[in-house]
Amino acid sequence: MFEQEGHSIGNGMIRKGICGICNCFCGIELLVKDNRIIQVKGDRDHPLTKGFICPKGRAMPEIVHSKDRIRRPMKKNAQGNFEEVSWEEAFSIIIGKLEEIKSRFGPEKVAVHTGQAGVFMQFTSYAERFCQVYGTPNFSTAGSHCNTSKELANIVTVGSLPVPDYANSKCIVLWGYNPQYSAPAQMLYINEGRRKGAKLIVIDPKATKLAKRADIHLQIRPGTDGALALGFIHLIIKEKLYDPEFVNNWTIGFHELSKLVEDYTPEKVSEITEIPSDDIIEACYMFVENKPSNFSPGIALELQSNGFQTARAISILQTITGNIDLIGGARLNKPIPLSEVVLDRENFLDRKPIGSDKYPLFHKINGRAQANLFSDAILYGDPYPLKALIVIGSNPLLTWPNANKLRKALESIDFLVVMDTFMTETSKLADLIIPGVNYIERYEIWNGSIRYGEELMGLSPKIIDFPNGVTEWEFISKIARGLGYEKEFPWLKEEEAFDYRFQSLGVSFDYLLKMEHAYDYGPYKEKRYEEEGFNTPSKKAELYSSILEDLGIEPLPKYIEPAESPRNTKELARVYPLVLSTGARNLEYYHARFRNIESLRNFKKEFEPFVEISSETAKEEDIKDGERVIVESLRGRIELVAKVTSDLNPGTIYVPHGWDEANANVLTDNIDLDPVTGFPPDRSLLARIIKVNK
Ligand SMILES: Nc1nc2c(c(=O)[nH]1)N[C@H]1C(S)=C(S)[C@@H](COP(=O)(O)OP(=O)(O)OC[C@H]3O[C@@H](n4cnc5c(=O)[nH]c(N)nc54)[C@H](O)[C@@H]3O)O[C@H]1N2
Ligand SMILES: Nc1nc2c(c(=O)[nH]1)N[C@H]1C(S)=C(S)[C@@H](COP(=O)(O)OP(=O)(O)OC[C@H]3O[C@@H](n4cnc5c(=O)[nH]c(N)nc54)[C@H](O)[C@@H]3O)O[C@H]1N2
Ligand code: SF4
Ligand SMILES: [Mo]
Repeated sequence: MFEQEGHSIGNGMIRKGICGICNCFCGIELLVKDNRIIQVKGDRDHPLTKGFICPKGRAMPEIVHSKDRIRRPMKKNAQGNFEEVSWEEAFSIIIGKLEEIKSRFGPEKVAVHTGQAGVFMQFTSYAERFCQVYGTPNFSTAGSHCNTSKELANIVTVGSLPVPDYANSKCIVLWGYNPQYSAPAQMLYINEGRRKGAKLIVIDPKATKLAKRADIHLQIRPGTDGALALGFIHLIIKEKLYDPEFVNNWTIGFHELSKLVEDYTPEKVSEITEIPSDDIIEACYMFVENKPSNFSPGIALELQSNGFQTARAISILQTITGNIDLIGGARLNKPIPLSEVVLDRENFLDRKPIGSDKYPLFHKINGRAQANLFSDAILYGDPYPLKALIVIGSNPLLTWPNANKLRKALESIDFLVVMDTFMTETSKLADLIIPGVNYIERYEIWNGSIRYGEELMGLSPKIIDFPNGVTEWEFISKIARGLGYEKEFPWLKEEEAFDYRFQSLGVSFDYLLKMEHAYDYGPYKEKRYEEEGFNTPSKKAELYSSILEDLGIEPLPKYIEPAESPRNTKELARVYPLVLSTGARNLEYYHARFRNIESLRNFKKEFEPFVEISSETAKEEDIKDGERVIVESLRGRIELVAKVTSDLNPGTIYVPHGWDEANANVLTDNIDLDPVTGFPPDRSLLARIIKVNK
């Protein structure tokens, strides 16, 4: 039986909690003694994750108690060295600077960014609220390069982002998505579906472990997924494989869509994608004949110069095959009905965020700034300069595109504050470093719909204290109150802010804290659209999007060749002949995190960081496995170790991101961004490999 206070074992205490490293939110049991975590294991009673944890979760004691943790605020002194300062001094510096910038230059000259460590975290909404009351529209999140693109694509098509229901599916299509590494707890459900007979299709330029186990692996040329999706739609329409009842009753724009895909024959699509046409046809029949089926578009499709329209095309596929909002298909979940923290954006529109002119849909729906443009704002005043940047839970220098340019920008900005649990390449450039607090050192809300499509949620308890620490929420709230926004930040304690948040759910902080496992705010009900319609202007699934049309954006999911590619930029390809994909996930690291965590660093005995290269290309370039090489793009160059593999097609190379010593984002681009969302094309660029001793 679960007890909130935990039960004693030896002279330690077993506590139940949640791992918040990735958004799988695995239930965990922790052995805690003297404010230290001794051991972590999976909680078998957790309704969704059932005892599963991955190596990152298991490494939690090492991560949380690492000797490298930042423990005190630090400011950069005149000599450029960091010295510890008191919390009072840290707050007084920040508040003083923000007052000065607001009165001298205007509040929009301050930007606040919450990164991956803030995704689905409470403090992100409060950071946005802070920006609103201070008066800056320049609040940005990891959504500048993550998830928002496919979210927006699905919002305009079916009203919200659906979640694949793997366990009840008959055909699972993992499309530029590799959950074995990126969302390992989901494998419980994928494996369950497979055991019950579901087919598996993997669409990936790399023969990943999952691709090797799939019924069909389509080894696609990077960045051409939009053409493949149109090819599937072409076949589905031509062979009348769609769900006619659903299409007639619940969609608009079928005629226009049919015209768009007219030429996308399997032969043409094969030519574009470099997938044999018979395989395209076979995969298409597999998912239309094995229903319900679902598509999981991964980040690889978003990090492209035409990723938004690709995600649109896949959303349409999910829809016209009649697999939307049902068990075994893709579910449209209700969000947790929390009381709103972000204020009404309509009241804060007098100053425009950076990127709003270029990306009106991004601006209209999430109202935030596009952080990929911040370096241009800082360096060239485009569209206006930024004087200060506050970063919480992100390491931009290693994760945002065009790192050489960003470094110059962050070196030149007047005031940079970074709140992080560890020293990073970005915090080294900061004027002020604030110690971050880990997930299990504070309360958080976890959400079961994101990964599992179950309308379950819970309060993740604070397991240990971070001595002398200030949580991210307290940090934001103290700055806000210090600047005089007591009315908008009335809560004196974090628990009170949670109580406010839970008001519209009708429960209290204490109630949720005592709850065994999960609170069911649903349950999920199929086909809610039959009662309410889809959450789109026409209440139908919009194959031809009225929202996009109104904003002057292409309303049909047109395919465009990657901005940089051997076919599109032939001149450039003469110098940079290889197609470069950066940042495919591995199990043990999380973006730029955990290179300093011994068990994770030693998880695989491989030379890292490396560039993966096919044996044919290696031979052509006279490169041996294990040899040091330089990878160069139009933006910059890094040195890595060559890893020769048979898992990639000739001409494609893979570079992991997140390494201080070989930063893949030196190679990436922040100019040719996705025209709808401003996402960077990290997954298909041009590069060359040079031998180090040449
Ligand atoms: N361990 C770990 N887990 C993570 C993260 C992490 O850093 N580490 N990051 C988290 C975050 S923020 C995110 S967004 C998710 C991302 O999770 P995923 O979406 O699974 O992302 P990736 O593994 O990067 O890419 C998935 C697959 O896309 C393939 N791919 C590359 N280019 C293309 C292409 O052009 N077309 C197609 N079809 N496939 C392509 C890659 O080979 C890879 O197998 O992972 C989350 N989980
Ligand atoms: N080339 C290339 N670049 C990419 C990608 C790619 O595939 N290729 N993927 C992109 C994607 S999808 C994403 S989401 C971004 C992610 O990029 P970022 O948002 O920069 O993510 P992280 O590198 O994980 O940085 C999170 C930082 O927060 C710190 N941290 C961890 N937990 C906490 C906490 O609880 N509180 C605080 N204050 N700090 C904490 C960590 O130490 C770490 O330094 O990267 C993007 N960059
Ligand atoms: S999959 Fe791993 S990192 Fe993600 S929540 Fe579970 S244990 Fe934590
Ligand atoms: Mo992400």
